[in-house]
Amino acid sequence: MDEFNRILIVDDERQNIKILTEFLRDDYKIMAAKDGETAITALTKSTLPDLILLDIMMPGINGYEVIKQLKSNERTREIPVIFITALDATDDESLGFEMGAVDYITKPFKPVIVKARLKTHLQLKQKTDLLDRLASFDGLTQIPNRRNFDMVLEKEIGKTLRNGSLLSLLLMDIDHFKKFNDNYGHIEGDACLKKVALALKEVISRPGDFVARYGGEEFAMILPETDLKGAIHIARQAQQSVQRLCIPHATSKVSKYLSISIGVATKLSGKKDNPIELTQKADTALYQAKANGRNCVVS
Ligand code: GH3
Ligand code: MG
Ligand code: MG
Ligand code: MG
Repeated sequence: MDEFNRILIVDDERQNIKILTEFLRDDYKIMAAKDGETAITALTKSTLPDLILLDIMMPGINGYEVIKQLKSNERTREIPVIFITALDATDDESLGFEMGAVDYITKPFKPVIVKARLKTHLQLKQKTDLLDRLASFDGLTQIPNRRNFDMVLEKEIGKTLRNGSLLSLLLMDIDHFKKFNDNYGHIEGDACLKKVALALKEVISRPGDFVARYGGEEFAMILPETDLKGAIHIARQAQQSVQRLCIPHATSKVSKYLSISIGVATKLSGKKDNPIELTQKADTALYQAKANGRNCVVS
């Protein structure tokens, strides 16, 4: 367990904060808030807590209101909340869990038990985070994986259907990568995939832009609200960015350095292309880029 995990204690009784802080401060970094408003304000700061111990009865915004606000905000939704309260009725406890708390401790509390439960929930959260990461990111390049790409493309296409906006998709494939592996070995090949992923990541700058490892030596880029002209511009930048890595590829027939071919497809507003159709269009363009001699962009 990371000894620097941050715990936010929210309680209107100074004494409770004091006791809990004394018990936890050797193992955790403690943040404290004396009421709901202060807690909400603390949660707008850049450093978020890893877990929140939340009192229910407080002047102003009560604990139920605080958790409601936390759960409705994407930034704070996943922070585990443990209620710690004098309300010991079954209905209150049940409501606490319904609202998304991971645990419910009644006062008077036993600090040792609070500490033990807190540790359990932090460990669980760490494992969940790890699972989320493994399920959505590629282990080699550390960029989003195919599963993540499929979900984002579906979501972005949904947006274009709702608000009539544009969307472009780039499919990119390393040229003669089999020859690269044959010549330099798989370890070098893997290192090369990492560098290409990084180079592609550096090309995108807008908040909604998204790059993923689509398959073995294939990458994909989703560019929301980008027309064909804009997408071709980004594709050229991606192509140049990979060339500028200057990774020698002596057996490539295209260039003395590693290169990529790119297929571009744009979903026009009003058109009902689904993810599969759009991907097929980009794939056809990519196939054409390969046929045209590689190290190029085709739309
Ligand atoms: P083209 O220019 O037509 O795309 O030729 P290519 O050789 O790149 O295409 P092909 O599909 O024949 O080969 C892809 C190669 O990518 C073969 C495979 O060994 C390699 N590859 C796929 N995933 C990985 C990986 O994770 N690591 C390494 N080192 N190589 C990989
Ligand atoms: Mg209270
Ligand atoms: Mg390929
Ligand atoms: Mg290839």
